[in-house]
Amino acid sequence: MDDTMQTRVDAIVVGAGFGGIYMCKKLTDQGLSVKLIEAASDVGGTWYWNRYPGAMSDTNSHLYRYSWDKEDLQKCPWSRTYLRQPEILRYLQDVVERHRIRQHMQFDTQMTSAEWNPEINSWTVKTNAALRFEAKYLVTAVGLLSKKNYPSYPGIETYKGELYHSGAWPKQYDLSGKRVGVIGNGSTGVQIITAIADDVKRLISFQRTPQYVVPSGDKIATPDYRDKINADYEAIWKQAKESVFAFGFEESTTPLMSVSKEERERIFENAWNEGNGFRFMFGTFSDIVTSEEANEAAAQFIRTKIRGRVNDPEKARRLLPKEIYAKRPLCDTEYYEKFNSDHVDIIDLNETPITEFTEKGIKTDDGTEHDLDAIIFATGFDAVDGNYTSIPFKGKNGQTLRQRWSDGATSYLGLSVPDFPNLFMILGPNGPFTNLPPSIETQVEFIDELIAQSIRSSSGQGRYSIIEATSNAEHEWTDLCDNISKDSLFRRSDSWIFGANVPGKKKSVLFYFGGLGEYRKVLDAEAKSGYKGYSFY
Ligand code: FAD
Ligand code: NA7
Repeated sequence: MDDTMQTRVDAIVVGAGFGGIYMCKKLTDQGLSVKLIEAASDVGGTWYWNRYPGAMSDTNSHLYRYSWDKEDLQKCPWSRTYLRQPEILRYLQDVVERHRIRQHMQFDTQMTSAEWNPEINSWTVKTNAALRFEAKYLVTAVGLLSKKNYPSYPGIETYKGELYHSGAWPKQYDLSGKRVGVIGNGSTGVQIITAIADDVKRLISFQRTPQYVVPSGDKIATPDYRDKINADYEAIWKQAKESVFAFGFEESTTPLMSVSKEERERIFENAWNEGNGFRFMFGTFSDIVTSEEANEAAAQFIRTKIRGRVNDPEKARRLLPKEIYAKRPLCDTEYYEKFNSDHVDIIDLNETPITEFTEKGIKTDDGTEHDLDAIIFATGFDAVDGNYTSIPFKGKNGQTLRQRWSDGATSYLGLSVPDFPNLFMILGPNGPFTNLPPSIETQVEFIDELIAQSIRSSSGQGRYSIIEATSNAEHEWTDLCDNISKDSLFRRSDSWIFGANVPGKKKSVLFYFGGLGEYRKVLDAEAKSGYKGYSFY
């Protein structure tokens, strides 16, 4: 007998990170009955799962938060110019308590399938708990960097040591005095290596592609600095929301070759000293990710800095990036210097690939067996669409999102998919590529108003409106995202940004690169037009 309990609500929100928390607040504020379900045991999303040593945001502290809670903006403590994971987690927990959102949340509950039921014009959401929901609206805030990428290796099941993925880090662990291997050197690998290097007995970075990493410029947030930000919040958020990346700096409009060599060096040097990966890539010159010549100039500048920071020429050779500088820009807090210690080493997996895992560690194809007490997978995520394609997600024609997206994920505005009525995705495919909290806010507020508007216009008719993106609107948006990214060197580099990091996944355009300011204008125009990209029935 099926003893699953069934609950009916106006809206189901999935995920308790930045997106789900705010969406839950907005929908309950407008009077809807809402249930937020979350696979984890508490709020936080990314910052619940990614508790690895050194985990931090690389957006400056004052912009990695919601802009709408004025009191909280000024009072919530933060100690440095970048937030560490525990601070972000405490912040999100605090928002949930302050605004009494927890009462709508149910943890340890994973959505295992979602299906639109045209008989009752509702979504049926099944979970791994003995609970099924029916809801008019389904909002998925399931995260764009949340489905783990776990490469498989022969013999992995025989390994007897500790095995971790950065995206599911345990609350209790102790790596001190141990021999540790880290696979992967993206943002996460760089942070982990930097954080643990001084505590462990031996550290080996198993590196497939060297990265360009610039300093973060992280420092203590002094009371004076904080006062200045507190006094300036209106202007700071206005600038961020009108800019391209919302990282709090003006993007450059100067092409690199338009200035002298000396001026170039001066601009790079200033950005290097100030810190932040996005600022270095987009605040220095306007064409670093569109002109090969400008890209190479920036790449050379960083390579020279790396050579200056790593003493051992062989380690420096392995750490030097050779490809174009066109992945998500990274920043560090003395990553390269860690390789100056004898117990920290680096293996270039292109020269010496991993052949298998053994009971004791990792074997590489030069025949060496590296004995390791712990192995860390810092191998990233099946980004953006991973959480949608890994469960049955059926629209009104019975087609799943996985089937629909077999040639690459598409959507209208990063929010809606034709044939999937009353479904709204936060940070879905082809949403903006920016500092994410302000983009999340923008999307949540748009979804909230769209639902409110649809309820208002159907009230008195004894039924609610069904909201569905049109195919034309989706095509136009997809074409726009494709066109904007055509000239970007990012497209030539294999990373999660174009879905090129997971074996078997088709490389495709996953983001809108027009910037947050433009995106906000598009959403505003959409609302003012009476939502012309949607049909209501
Ligand atoms: P998430 O925070 O990912 O939350 C999604 C939640 O949905 C998760 O808790 C997950 O358990 C839940 N979920 C997923 N599927 C299901 C299901 N089927 N059923 C139930 N629950 C489900 N962005 C920046 O802008 N700046 C940064 O500096 C930055 N640093 C980052 C550092 C790391 C290590 C990582 C991994 C990401 C970082 N990001 C950064 C991106 C970050 O993910 C976003 O900034 C933001 O936290 C996303 O919030 P979200 O609510 O959309 O999703
Ligand atoms: P990333 O940026 O996707 O980095 C993953 C790293 O893992 C990267 O160095 C990969 O090398 C490496 N990787 C992936 N698969 C393998 C296999 N099979 N073998 C060896 N190495 C592998 O994920 P992060 O978690 O660091 O960061 C994701 C985002 O989260 C980041 O941009 C921030 O926004 C926060 P590759 O470069 O593909 O050769």
